[in-house]
Amino acid sequence: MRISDLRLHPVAVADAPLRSSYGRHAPYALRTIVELVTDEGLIGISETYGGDGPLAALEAVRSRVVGMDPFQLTRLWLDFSGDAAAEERDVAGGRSQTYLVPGENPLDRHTRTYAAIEVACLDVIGKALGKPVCDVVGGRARDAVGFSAYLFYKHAGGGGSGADAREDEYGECLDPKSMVRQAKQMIRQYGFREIKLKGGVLDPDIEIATIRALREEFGPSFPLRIDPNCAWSIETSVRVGESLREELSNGGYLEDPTATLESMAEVRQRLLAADNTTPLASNVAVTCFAQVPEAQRLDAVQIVLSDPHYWGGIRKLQQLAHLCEVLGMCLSMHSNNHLAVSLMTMVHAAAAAPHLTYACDTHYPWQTERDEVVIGGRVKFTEGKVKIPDKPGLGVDLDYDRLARLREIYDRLPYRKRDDEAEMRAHVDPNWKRVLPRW
Ligand code: GKR
Ligand code: MG
Repeated sequence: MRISDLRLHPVAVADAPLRSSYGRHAPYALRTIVELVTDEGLIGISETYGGDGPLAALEAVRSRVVGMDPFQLTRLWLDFSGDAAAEERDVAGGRSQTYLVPGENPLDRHTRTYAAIEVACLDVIGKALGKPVCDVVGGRARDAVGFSAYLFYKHAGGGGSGADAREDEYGECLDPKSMVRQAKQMIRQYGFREIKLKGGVLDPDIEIATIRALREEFGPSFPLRIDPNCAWSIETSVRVGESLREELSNGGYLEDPTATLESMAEVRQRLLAADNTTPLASNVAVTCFAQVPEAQRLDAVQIVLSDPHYWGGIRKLQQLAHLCEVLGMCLSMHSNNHLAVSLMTMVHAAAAAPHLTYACDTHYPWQTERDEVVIGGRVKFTEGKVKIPDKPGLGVDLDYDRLARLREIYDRLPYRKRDDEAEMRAHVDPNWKRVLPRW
């Protein structure tokens, strides 16, 4: 079997004005849907980051992908990692990822491009063999994958703009009380059993109060995690870690409280010195394999946030899971805004990675039926979990009418890159800049 065509579909997906230390989400998030057509008539799909950069990176490999045998993924990896060597020499110090939204790190560009092709190839292979993707890569550790309720402080608005604006399902949420309301609503709808709060937005004392309010509402059987995306100094990270010692224990964690591996290590040492064993998780200080041993040596990160989109696809995620197991580290999963094709990629990856024991992150509740691209619309969650479908491949197929609608919106948009700082300046504070640490 050979790949005879690579089709790239840039799309724009309505997104609510969610806040993080990066700034504010724009009315539309950008994604790219990838199709690999084979000479046997099978089509494999994947979903990846959106906008000009990821699209250009995929265009650049077109001639290497068209003509390849979709089963020959090792050869493709070798081919793409040749590009990485050249890129790594260009990035001073190799630590610039601390200041980037995951998915934009130049060090990881080849792994993101490879992942988009790998997942579409696995979808083809699954369809050719009549097997779900997780069974193609060695079989599953679980039949359903659990996700966490991913809560965000947000302004009023449900995403989209003008006549295309979406209903504001969750309302404005800028204090502990409205966050509890958001959590109850999301948990009622999806059945999640773990909670993640995106922090780094309000004064840390308000975020501490938010976590406490969530604990009070849901009790200790709902593990809690908070992720300020590096907005805090070492001092503040230790203070918050100490204040939330009880709330973040029992399966919870403190995610990227501060920037750089060295600072994370210091936070860890100071917490341990106070007999506080709250684990630190990261999707900012550790975004590629080369950084994992250092993170472990420094004891800076105890939970690595995997994500098939930037760690190099589903098979690399399995390797990451094994590496973490060997190094005595734990594994969870990171997300960015995404649609059903990405969701199913995350589900198959998590199912095939036995060491991944935490509920995965997902932005899926922030997108709506109107913005879905697969036949049948939104993927269903039962008790916070997504079941592996019985269908071959990823188990979802593109709805070309839906895809065309999201493409039209993309074509009308004035931007081609996520810029949360610009959104903050346009809507909240004309002088806003991302400052690390802010507190
Ligand atoms: O969507 O604003 C957001 C998140 O902050 C996202 O950009 C992060 O990549 O979810 C992510 C995280 O866990 O850091
Ligand atoms: Mg994070």
